[in-house]
Amino acid sequence: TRQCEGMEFQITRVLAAFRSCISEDGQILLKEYLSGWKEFIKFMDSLGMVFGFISQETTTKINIMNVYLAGSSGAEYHTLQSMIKHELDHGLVNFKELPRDQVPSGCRTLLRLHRALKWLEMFLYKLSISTSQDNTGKLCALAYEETLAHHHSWFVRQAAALAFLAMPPRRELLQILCVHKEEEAQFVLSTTAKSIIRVYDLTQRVYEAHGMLELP
Ligand code: 1Q0
Repeated sequence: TRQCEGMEFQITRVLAAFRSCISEDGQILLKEYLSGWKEFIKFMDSLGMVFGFISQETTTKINIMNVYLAGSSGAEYHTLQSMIKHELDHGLVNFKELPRDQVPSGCRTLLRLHRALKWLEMFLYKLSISTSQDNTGKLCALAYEETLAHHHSWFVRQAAALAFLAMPPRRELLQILCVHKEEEAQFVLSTTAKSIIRVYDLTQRVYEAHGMLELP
């Protein structure tokens, strides 16, 4: 169907974005990174209203990054590594908690997306090895508890738990992804998960090397 063609195009774009995220010299390209995220948001929006607050939160983070990328120091935000250097050199990394009215640093904002990417990768992986008997909400919750939940407050964890209950059943989810055969589902999901893990691991190493894994 028409709608399916659109969605197929989008998952191809998720894959393409994360694959093109790493330059030949091992830099994480931020524009590509963010475009991968924008495709995920489209998926989320097609899952329904309950996911609105998650989608909203993700969009807020992406918008902060976009402002930096389009700003007067935009060129410094070409890659993760150049952003870190720029913000470190100019004392812009907020190593301490900021007052609410100040715009958080790029390093701190991207770290939030980075943590969420681990959840996404884990969820895609779990889906790729799941069977028709599995409950997607449960898989999603498990992936969340193993990853992103460690960084979230009690309140956010309760809200996330509610969203998981509204997760469409596996068959419907695969339809949204436009995969109809089991083998195809495994392939698409695991390929996407693999392209994400490469980006995640490299990002993790760069943050770790700068002692930036716990920015408040
Ligand atoms: C589609 C299923 C959604 C499952 C969601 C996972 C749990 C999300 C819980 C998010 C709650 C957001 C509320 C606010 C959180 C912030 O406190 C937190 C930290 O930021 P800050 O500024 O307070 O320090 N923010 C974040 O952690 C940002 C990231 C939020 C979650 C991003 C989830 C991204 C999901 C994307 C796409 C789903 C598409 C799935 C398609 C899969 C198809 C097989």
